[in-house]
Amino acid sequence: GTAQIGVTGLAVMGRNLARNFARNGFTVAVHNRTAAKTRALVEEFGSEGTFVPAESAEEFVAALERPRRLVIMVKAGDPTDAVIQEFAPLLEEGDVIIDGGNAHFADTRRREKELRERGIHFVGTGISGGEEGALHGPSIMPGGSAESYASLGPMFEKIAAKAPDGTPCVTHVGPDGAGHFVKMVHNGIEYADMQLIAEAYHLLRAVAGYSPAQIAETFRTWNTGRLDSYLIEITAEVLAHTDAATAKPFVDVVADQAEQKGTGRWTVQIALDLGVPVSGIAEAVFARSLSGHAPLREASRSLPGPAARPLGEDDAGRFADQVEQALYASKIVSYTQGFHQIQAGGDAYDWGIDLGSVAAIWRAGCIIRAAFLDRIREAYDAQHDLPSLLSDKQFAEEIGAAQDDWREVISAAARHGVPTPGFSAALAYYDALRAERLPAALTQAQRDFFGAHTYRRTDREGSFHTLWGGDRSEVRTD
Ligand code: NBP
Repeated sequence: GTAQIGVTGLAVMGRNLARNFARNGFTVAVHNRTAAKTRALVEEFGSEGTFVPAESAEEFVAALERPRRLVIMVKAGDPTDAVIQEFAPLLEEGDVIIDGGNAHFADTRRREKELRERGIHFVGTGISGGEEGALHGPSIMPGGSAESYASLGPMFEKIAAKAPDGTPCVTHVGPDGAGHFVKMVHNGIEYADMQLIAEAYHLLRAVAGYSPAQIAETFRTWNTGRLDSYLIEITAEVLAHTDAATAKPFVDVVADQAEQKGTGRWTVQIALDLGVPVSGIAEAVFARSLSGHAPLREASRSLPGPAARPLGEDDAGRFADQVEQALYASKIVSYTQGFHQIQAGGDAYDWGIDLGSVAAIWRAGCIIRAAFLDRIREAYDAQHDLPSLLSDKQFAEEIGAAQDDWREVISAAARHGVPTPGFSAALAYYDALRAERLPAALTQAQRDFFGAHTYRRTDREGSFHTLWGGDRSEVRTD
């Protein structure tokens, strides 16, 4: 075979990824279960580079130079297993299967192990940036063996997005499921970012009394500062858009029920298993599900709310500035929590993930791309074992400078009856981490009372139980 890479699964993502490889000078074998898609790709885009269309699995495998590198871009879950089962018997030792779909990292770990036993490298790879990213340069998060990365890295570097400093947005994240794990947390952070932006919008509308067009203008201004990011940019575009049919602001004609495909939920499920508090991501997932409970919302519509009226024009501008502070502070917390989860996953599975390089490859190509990520990279580069982003001096200073406004915004939200689960969860996390003493002491005492679960003391080593049902004397239990 002559093709340096093959792509099977030619829906939007696979097709654009194949074109990206071809446009960068690689010979690309292309294959799809339904052969019409393969033919359509070559007919429409054949002039962009060298494609080798294959109708059958055998033909596809034969088209690849050895060791073979084939990318699977099909629907995550059972279809991915079906495609692996179809191709694995046709491959030889040293060949590399890359799964670029949104697989659950536990599936990736299972697949990697099975294929490793057959001498085949399996590279579960997170790919972010949607269809545009796949075509023009995604952020690529490959897992798998170091050996497979040695052969794939240079190809990925060519097709990946480039950060503002020119660095390709790809790195070998770590063994087996590390890449898909990091992609999962990326999506969780994306949920949190979107929720925080939604809350800022809601506050500007309901408390400041701004119109969608004014809010678009506000976001545009924010986008020139420290909040500079893809999501803020597209938010301004969406808010400035007018619906053609009704001449109303577009945001007012969209049904207010947010859907989800599941990667945010996975992030929270895994965080619960790892015991990592990702409250901001969890609130974002819950906010989407709450929005979807139409009958429940309908039944609750007559519940009483506060009488507060929107601010006057004089106060609105100052409030908008405070919302910027609250959004920025909450965003720092979201990323702190997301990176904590990556650190915990990396420790639990022995992946040796370098947090600074994760931040670095999210600087371009992906949905959460932002100037902010360069700051995170700097923080981890300055101190590799930074216990938390909040321990970085600069982030700590910034959040400290924002905290008064942050608190005022959340107070105003409560007074005006605007739900801000993301802002509030972030502030609660911040205050809990800061606290000298937490009421967890009381929780432990209660647990000892009803379940003899024991407690540790602040003044002595050991574990203890108080005889609550007896004379309330204390016994040592270890
Ligand atoms: P889809 O997720 O819609 O999958 C469609 C592709 O899967 C088609 O090529 C289809 O072949 C193939 N397929 C299915 Br379904 N079942 C199959 C089977 N049993 N055997 C062989 N092929 C099968 O495509 P997509 O939206 O391009 O996404 C591809 C992957 O990339 C997914 O895992 C997705 O989660 C991930 N992803 C998507 C985005 C995005 O923005 N869309 C971003 C990042 C990652 P057919 O043509 O014969 O039906």
